[in-house]
Amino acid sequence: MRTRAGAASLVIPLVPILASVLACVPATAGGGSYTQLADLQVARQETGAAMLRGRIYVVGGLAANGSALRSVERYDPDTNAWEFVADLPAARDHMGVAAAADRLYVIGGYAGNFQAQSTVYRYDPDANGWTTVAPLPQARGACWAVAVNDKIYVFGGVGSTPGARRSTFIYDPVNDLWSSGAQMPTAREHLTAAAVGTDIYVIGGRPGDAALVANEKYNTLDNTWETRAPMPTPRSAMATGAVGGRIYVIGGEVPELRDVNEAYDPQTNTWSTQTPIPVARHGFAAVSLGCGLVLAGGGVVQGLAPTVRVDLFEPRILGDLDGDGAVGLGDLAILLANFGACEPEPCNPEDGDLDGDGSVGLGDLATLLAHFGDVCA
Ligand SMILES: [Ca+2]
Ligand SMILES: [Ca+2]
Repeated sequence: MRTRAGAASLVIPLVPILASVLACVPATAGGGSYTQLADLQVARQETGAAMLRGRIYVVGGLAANGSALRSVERYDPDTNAWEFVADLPAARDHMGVAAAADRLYVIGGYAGNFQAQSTVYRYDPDANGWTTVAPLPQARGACWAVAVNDKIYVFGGVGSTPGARRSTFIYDPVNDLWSSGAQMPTAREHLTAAAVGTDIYVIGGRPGDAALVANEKYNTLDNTWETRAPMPTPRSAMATGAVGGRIYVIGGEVPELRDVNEAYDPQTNTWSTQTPIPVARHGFAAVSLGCGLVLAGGGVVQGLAPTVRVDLFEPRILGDLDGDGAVGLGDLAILLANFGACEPEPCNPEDGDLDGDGSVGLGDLATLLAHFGDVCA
């Protein structure tokens, strides 16, 4: 780890060299980019997805006719192709999906009837088959599941009676055992969550008709909750995932369909605006893949309108000003060219204003140098 003082002294001799580099710095677009991937074979929304053994599984969901799906599709990033694997034992939508201890789990959800279920199905990729394991302590639909250190955490959702819940259920796959964790501060369903390290950030959702900006951190080590900076745009049924220590919250609905993409940085407890998703949607899932997030399916209008569309969102790495996927000399050149001033003013993140205070200064330089050489970090 370089110090600020050491970094600054290292940079000063480079300035004349970098000045000549500036002429060929490429134009940059802010906030990350999207690439469309191969379509799903079945249009689905209110689905769930997770990564297992380097493949992405997209599970169940609602079909265009409003019925729940049993089919499960698996994506191979090397071939950009989807294939069907064994069907779920029963059709499910609005469920939690997570992978832990080398197995995929499909938790609760609805069965096409908006009745919350307590079933938990486990997928074994060697056998290409599903088994039923210990049920949730209570039925849940429109909940969200996240795995950390081979345990699965299931937050909120709707139960067998009306009303959003504050529950945290914890699954131990090795012992096939459920337990309850500390309750969320805010009851909600159609919520999303993602983990950074051993902390899970539970974001958005709705307790009824109005979407929330709630951002609450669950510490899996000490079973405590902490309220964090609220999301700028209230939303529910978003796709949420983490890349490089930041959480990206994409799309969603209520009171309107959203294309917004907002990133949360747990280290600074701040939000930033990212490039909107090309096709606004809700009820879809984000799965981390390398330096990006795979965004599969979803409803393209509020209510029922599932799509086969799949996008890869590749966020800009902190300090990667020129967007080439790494933090290097070209980025340092941009920052130094804007040091102390930008044209036009004020400076933006792509100019090197990494802390968002409107100018490019020593703090930004220190941040860039601290991330020098990073890929996806
Ligand atoms: Ca770069
Ligand atoms: Ca700054």
